[in-house]
Amino acid sequence: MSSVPPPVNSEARMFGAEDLITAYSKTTGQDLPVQELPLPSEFAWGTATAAYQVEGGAFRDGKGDSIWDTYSHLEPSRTNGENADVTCNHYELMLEDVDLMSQFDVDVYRFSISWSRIIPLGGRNDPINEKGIAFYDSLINKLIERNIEPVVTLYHWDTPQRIYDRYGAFLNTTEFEADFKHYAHLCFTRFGDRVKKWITFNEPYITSIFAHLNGTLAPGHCREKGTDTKTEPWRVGHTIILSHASVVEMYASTFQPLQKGSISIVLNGHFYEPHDANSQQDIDAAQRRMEFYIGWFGDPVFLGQDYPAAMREYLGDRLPGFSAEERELLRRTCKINAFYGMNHYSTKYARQLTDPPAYDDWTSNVEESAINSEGVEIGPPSAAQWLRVAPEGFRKLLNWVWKRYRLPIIVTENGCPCIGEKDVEVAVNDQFRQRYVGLYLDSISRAINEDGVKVEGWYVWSFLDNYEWAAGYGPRYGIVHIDFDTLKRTPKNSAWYLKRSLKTRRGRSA
Ligand code: PNW
Repeated sequence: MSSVPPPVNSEARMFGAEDLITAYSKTTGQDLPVQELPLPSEFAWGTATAAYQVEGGAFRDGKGDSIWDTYSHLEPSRTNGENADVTCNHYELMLEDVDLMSQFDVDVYRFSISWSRIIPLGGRNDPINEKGIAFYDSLINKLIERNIEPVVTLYHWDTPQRIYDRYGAFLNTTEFEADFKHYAHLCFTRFGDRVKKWITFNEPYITSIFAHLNGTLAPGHCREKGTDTKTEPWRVGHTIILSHASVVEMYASTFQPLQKGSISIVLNGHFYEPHDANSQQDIDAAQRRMEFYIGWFGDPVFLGQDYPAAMREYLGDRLPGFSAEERELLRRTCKINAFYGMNHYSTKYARQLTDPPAYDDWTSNVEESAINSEGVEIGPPSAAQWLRVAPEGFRKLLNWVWKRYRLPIIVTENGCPCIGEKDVEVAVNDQFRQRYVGLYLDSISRAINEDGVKVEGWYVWSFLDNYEWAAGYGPRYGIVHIDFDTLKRTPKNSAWYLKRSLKTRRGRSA
């Protein structure tokens, strides 16, 4: 890595007069490492987006509604009064967008397909929308023309509304699995000659918990809405695991021999440190929190095993069981997954609570916080309340995942929002983001070079400022600024910083 860049414009700094380097020492009591660290020459650098967040064209050319089209139009609004009917209008500006990203010398573009754009009603007996297919065809062709590898997510949260209306989507495992398999089959058939890396689901944890327990994301199930938050999230997770496994099996048997691509899933998760480093309870709580977050999906999917023992013990029969047949499916498919897709942003402290837990507790009564028992902060805050800068935790998580699953890791999302980025002048001088990504890339370098972890690539979240789900257009994660009134794209300095930095990969000339 090239060294963290010097301050560009002190007016744009996140902490008034102090920058992230000073803020880091102050909050953590440690100095920030700023040396240059190398990455392997074959390491892939990419950008990432998701269909609903960037496409717009929500009702164009025969697209069917997704649960996000419904959710973002609810009254009273649950999405900051904003929807993504237009958002970045990537649907119309796609050719220009690919040209722009090719200026950053990216190797990869990770995007998702909108299921209801290509099967408007979503189901296995429903009609196909050729206009929707044509859009993804031209996107894929344009990427290949620009020498950018398409990495495709099949499901990034935008379930066809009709599937939800018919049977509750993930709440009906058999129906969902059959419809998802049919949709995946269509994608492999139509795009698999050119797409060589597939991701079935993005962040099943978030779909399970945020969409079916906290209710902050579509379809917004939560106790206040009268849904069964005690069991629904675990059923949703179960459906995702089994749907993933059957699609992996179908890909391996029917498509892989000819298409020669690879497939896996993307799991998100924080790293957890004990709130009190001297308390065995908190040490155990941190470990268990990661099992409840990552092991929940990782153990069945990558190890072909049951859920982590700690989950079975704590959740009892709230957690569905795998039948003998399902266990067989997991066992047969677990080794087909070619990589571990990791979305990662931050680290937290975990503290074991002793009070009786809430009715629908999903953490095993572990409290998360940004400050430990000594008053030390995990890292400086970003513009998102839950996201603090903690590159050491990232390195530890890479090690944790590698040790548990022994699969090459691709960091499929990583990035942060900065304060005040609506204003394009502030956004362009995104020194905070440059430091954040520089530090996180250095953690990858250390994990590879010093710890022996296999990490094959890193995709920044996100290519464009976009619609941040329930938070609307507030937080901006892009390395390209979008003026949502004019849709003008302006690269931020982090885009050029990443282009320069990734040039120095071992064996590549600067
Ligand atoms: C991811 N958390 O979501 C999603 O894959 C993206 O679509 C999203 O825009 C991005 O991260 C930024 O939020 C997450 O609370 C949402 O830990 C919340 C969390 C993590 C990831």
